Amino acid sequence: MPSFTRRRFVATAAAAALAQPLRSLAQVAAPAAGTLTLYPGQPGAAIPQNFIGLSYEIQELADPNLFTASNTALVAQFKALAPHGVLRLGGNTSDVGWWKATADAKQPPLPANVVMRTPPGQKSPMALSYAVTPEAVRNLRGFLDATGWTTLFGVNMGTNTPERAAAEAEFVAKVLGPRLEYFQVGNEPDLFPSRFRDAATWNADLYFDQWLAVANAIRARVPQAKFGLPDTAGNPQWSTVVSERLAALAGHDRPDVAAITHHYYFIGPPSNPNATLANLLRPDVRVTAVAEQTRAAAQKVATKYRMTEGNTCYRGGKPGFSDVFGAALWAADYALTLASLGYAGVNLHGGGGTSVADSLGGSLPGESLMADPAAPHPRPFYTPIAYMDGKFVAEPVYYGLRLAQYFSGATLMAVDLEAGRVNATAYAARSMDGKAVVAIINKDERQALRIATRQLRGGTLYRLNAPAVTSHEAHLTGFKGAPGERLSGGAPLQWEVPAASAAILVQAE
Ligand code: BDP
Repeated sequence: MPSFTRRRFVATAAAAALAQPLRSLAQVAAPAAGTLTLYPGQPGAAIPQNFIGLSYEIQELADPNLFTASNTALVAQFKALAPHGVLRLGGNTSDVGWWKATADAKQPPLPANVVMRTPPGQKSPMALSYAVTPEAVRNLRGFLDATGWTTLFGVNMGTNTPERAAAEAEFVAKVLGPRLEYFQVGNEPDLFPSRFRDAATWNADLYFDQWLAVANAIRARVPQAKFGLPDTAGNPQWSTVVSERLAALAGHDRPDVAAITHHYYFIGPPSNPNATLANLLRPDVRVTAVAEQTRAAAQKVATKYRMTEGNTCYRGGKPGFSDVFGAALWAADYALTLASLGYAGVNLHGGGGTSVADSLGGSLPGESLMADPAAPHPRPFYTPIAYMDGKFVAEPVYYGLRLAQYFSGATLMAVDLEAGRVNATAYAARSMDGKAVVAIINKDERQALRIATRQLRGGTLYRLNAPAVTSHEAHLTGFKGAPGERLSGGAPLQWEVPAASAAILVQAE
């Protein structure tokens, strides 16, 4: 890892803005001056071309007609988000699925190490089990070929045996070929005591023992298999334990680990009174703290680290919070924050309402917070791509990720933004074709920013905006619609970033 300090790669203007109250649009103030300084001589991390990703419940494979090349509407949404993204298939449902290798195969009995529990108010995990078939895996290959994406494939660890896991993995590796990045064995094992393991004995070491048994069974059949782990709900201590255990395995005894992985939800559940847009748009110190421990774990075994499942609000998201424009600004800022912290990628969770409800024991609790639960709404609320009225619809969060996609393949550049008390962040990078790319995310709901920089002479400006942070819409110029604005001349070059909006400047030739 380079020796530069991280904060130069995300310039946060607003240490003092944290406690400012929200004001109405009528009180939006005149633009504040923001001075942007780029440090082209201080390059940072290279952001992988497959940085942007989505996460779906792997239970979606129970319907082989979702991830299939002939689902052209969904293929188009994936391609428009990123030409080379990563589809992560996992979630709580990955630990109750079973591999149905042949049409007449029967669901196997539970293995001996399972201590089955049903969280209060939920359906039993086994009532929600489902089969993954060869047809679904073949169709998935077609979908990945059609989109240009690859996948992280979730293998059941909660209610599975190493032998059955290996039989499935062998088929998956053969069919997906180069479209398979790595296997994720077990979803959020740190939470297993609530459903599959005895809380009195379960810990990171016992998890690793059981994980290794599965990984080794897979390697016996798929010698080139790669893995991402521990895919925890967020407890970074597990990554530390896992990296120490891996480091103690010599040579061929150590499975090929492609990434240390974890999840991140800003808040939850939907009933949490702190799940407000004002809180969502403030910096979250937990992101940096978890990143530091995760990076240290990854470095110990010379691998990457990825945030493989996350979003605004766990347990399916919250109406008026997860499905509005404020969540788009959050998604853009969060994805670029992870890039600035050296992550290999980000996968925001979503998909279909049935599979996410099943991942939560049968319902989406956010629906009980709606004045009219029958009104059309994205299910789950946080999904980047919703299925509504027979169409796959890009939600606000999708547009936030799409803005961050401008940085995929680019190399970060140190940056400073002086903007007083305005709650804004700035990121800069050099794209593969040598152009500077700058993102300003103005998360301040009342203060517009007038950015000035002496280091750029001109460029194209793309804007992410909506009528209000509470709007159920998002607009991104340069994307399927209005072209970007040409900026030129000025020394300094100046552009305005209105309150609660974001802008990307791509340097001219
Ligand atoms: C995560 C689970 C996922 C859920 C999500 C949620 O991995 O299956 O859908 O939380 O609570 O913990 O929304």
